[in-house]
Amino acid sequence: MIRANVTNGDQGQSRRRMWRRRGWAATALLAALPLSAGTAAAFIVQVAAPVVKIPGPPAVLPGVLVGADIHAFDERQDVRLAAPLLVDHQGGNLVDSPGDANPAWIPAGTCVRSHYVDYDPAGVPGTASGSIQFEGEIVGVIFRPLTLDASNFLGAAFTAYPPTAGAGACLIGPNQCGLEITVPTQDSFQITGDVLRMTLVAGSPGDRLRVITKSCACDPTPTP
Ligand SMILES: [Ca+2]
Repeated sequence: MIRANVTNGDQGQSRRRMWRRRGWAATALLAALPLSAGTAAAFIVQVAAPVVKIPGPPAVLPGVLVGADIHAFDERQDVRLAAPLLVDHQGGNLVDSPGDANPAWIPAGTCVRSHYVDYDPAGVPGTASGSIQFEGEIVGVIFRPLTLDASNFLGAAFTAYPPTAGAGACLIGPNQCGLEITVPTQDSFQITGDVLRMTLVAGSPGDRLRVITKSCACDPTPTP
């Protein structure tokens, strides 16, 4: 994460236009890439640079998975939710200011797959725009510290997550793990079906979000 260094509306508008150009350019690139087939262990089916798909890493703690790339990996797959899951946004609108986010509950019993995105330039302020295509429809994005914490049960089996995304190692100055959806605009994203486009602005401790997609591959619900 990084604090806003843009201080007036003109610059905000300029950045918004830049985001749209970069975002659509990334989507065009994504559309031009050949689709790779999904497998039982890979439901991130396609990425556009600077997004890099990786296996579940040992940790996503601040300062561990660092670099100029946006790292993305699959977490738990084909999980039938035992309780409703709160996500910070559902819907296809551009999210680049606080009023754009549309929190919602994914109902208990829904079969989902989980994916994690980590952009940690390790204290070197940076901006990265990229896209990810998933095998299934995106049903929610989680980007606030409390909701990230509450959804860590969907995390990859051998990955260490920050115990609290809004404190401890995740609290550096005014910054926390998660996204800054603010005015003037910092981070922004948009869901289009099974594609997530994003622009992340970060320094330290970096940005993290979780993407929930729909699955049809859960074990059947036991009948009484
Ligand atoms: Ca950020």
